[in-house]
Amino acid sequence: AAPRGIVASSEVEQSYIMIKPDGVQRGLVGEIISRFEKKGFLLKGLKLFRCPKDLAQVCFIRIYYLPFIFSQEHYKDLKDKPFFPTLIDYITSGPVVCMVSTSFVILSCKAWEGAGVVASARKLIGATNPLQAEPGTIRGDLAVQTGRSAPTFMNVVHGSDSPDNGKREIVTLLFAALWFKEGELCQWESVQTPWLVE
Ligand code: IDP
Ligand code: MG
Repeated sequence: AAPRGIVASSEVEQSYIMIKPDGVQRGLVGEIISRFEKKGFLLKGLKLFRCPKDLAQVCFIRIYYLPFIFSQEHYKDLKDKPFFPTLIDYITSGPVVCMVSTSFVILSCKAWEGAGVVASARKLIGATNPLQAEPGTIRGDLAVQTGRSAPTFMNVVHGSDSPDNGKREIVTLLFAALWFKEGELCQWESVQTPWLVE
């Protein structure tokens, strides 16, 4: 039998959430984690981590030797943007806090967990540009950087933009782990669940 409080979860929707270096430096770690906790998300992974350059962007050696993991860099989709170099400097400039969150576990439907957590986390996080992020969202309340002095928005937190990207960012394929390695995630079931979902 599974240990108490542990549920299996292979296909559960998960969001990769990361407190960026400005969030850590500004002492916002507790505040940001707290917002997801209060919403009722389940924390499945958590660590303080220094992002190496080749995780953020494509590095020559990886392209040359391991083309099949070419697509694994975190910000690969943004590599042609003018702000890309400063984005890489920003994200590698100090420690980040890496998190994996899911939403509810609906017990009567057999561990049907995570539905909508990616979109829901994006709503809590708010718009990419902190000036456009609504008050009440994390970026709207806690970030101000407009890009005038530094061309990359410093917006304190990252959240996956789709369930597939959530998988890509979190995972665990051989040689292709992005932010977490196998064994670093903790599957468990919160006692709050019956009070969050019917
Ligand atoms: P997201 O973080 O809201 O998902 P993405 O488009 O994935 O936004 O961009 C990743 C990060 O790159 C942003 O969080 C922000 O730090 C930076 N960024 C995105 N678009 C811009 C821009 O137009 N100007 C400056 N920085 C940007
Ligand atoms: Mg994004």
